[in-house]
Amino acid sequence: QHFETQQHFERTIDRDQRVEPRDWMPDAYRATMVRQIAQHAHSEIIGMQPEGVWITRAPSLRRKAILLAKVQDEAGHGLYLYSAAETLGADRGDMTAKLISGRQKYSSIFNYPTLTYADVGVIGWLVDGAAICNQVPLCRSSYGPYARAMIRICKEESFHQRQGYELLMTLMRGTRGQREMVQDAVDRWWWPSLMMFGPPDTDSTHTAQSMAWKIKRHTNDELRQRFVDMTVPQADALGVTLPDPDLRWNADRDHHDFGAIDWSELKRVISGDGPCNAERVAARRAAHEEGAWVRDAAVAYAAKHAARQAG
Ligand code: FAQ
Repeated sequence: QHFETQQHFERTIDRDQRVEPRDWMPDAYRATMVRQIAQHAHSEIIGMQPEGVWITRAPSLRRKAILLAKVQDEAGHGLYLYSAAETLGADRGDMTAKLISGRQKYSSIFNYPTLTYADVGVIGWLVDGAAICNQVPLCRSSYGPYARAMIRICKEESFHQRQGYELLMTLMRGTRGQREMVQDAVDRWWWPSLMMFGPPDTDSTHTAQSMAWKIKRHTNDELRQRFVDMTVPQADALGVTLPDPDLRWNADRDHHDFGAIDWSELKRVISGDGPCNAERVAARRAAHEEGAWVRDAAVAYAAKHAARQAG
C-alpha cells in the first residue's frame, strides 16, 4: 500500500502532473511546501507595511487609489497563500503565531525602510519585478493549490510592476530633485532586491531537493541572473544608474556580469537584525492582538448559528 502511494507520488512528479491535497506525499515534501508557502504568505502580509505607510501621504488622489489597490492585492495574496498552506494541514493561527514569534520567516526585502515616495515606485519596479521573475516558474510548481494561486498572483504582480515603473517615469520627467530622489531609492533597493532570490546555489539548503520535487523550477542564481538581464535595459530606458560598477554585458556568457553580493547582510537580515525587523514584527503582532475581538465575535456568531440550526 505504502509503496504504491509513494510510487504514485513519484510518477506524478515524473510526468509533470500536480500533487493534490488528498494525495499521499512524503512528510518532507509536505513540510517543505508548508515552509515555503507560509514564508511566502507572511511576506505578502508583512510586505503591506513599507508601502502601506505611504497611503496617507500619496501626492495625489490618483496615486492614492493606485497604492490602496496594490496594498489590498497584497492582503489578498497573503490570504490565498494561507489557504493553500491549510490544504496541507497547516493551521492559520499557528502560522501567525510562528511569524510573530520569529519561528517562521518572511522575505528579507521587507525589512528595509521606505524613505520617500520614490521608494513606492522602486518597490513596484524592482521588488515586484523580482517577485514576478521568481513566481512565474512557480505557476508550474508541483503542488497544485500553490501553482494555481501563483497564476492569479502573477497577473496582479504585473500590474504592480507597471504601476511602479510608470510612477518612476513620471518622476524622471519631473524636476532635478525628483530625479535625484529616484536615483537614491534605486541605490538603496538594488542590492536587497538581488538578495530576494536567496543565498547562492552553493549555500542553498533546499534547492537540490526542491528542484528534484519540481517545487522550484530554477535555482536561486539562475533566477537572479534572469532578473539582472531583464532589469538592465529597463534602467537604461528610465535613465537611472544601477549602483554596481562591475555590471556589464558579457557576450561570451550571453548574460550580464555583476558585482559580489554582500551575503553577510542577507544573513543578518534573515536572522532578525535588519533595519526594520523589530518594527515589522511588532506592527504585525499589534494588529493580531487588536483583531482578537473580531475573531472572538466570528466564533460566537458561528456558535450561535450552529445552535439555532440544531434547535
Ligand atoms: N528572505 O535553501 P534556500 C512578495 C531562507 S515576494 C528571507 O535557498 P528555498 C511580493 C530560506 O527560507 C517575496 N529568508 O531556501 C510582494 C531558508 O530558510 P529555512 C516572497 C530567505 O526556500 C512585493 C534559507 O534561507 N516570495 O512577497 C530568503 O529553497 C511587494 C535557505 O535558503 C516568496 O516567498 C530571503 N530573501 O529558496 C509583496 C517566493 N532567501 O526555511 C509586497 C517563494 C532564502 O531553511 C510588496 N519562495 N531564505 O529556515 C521561494 O521561491 C523560495 O522559498 C526562495 C528561497 C527562493 C525565497
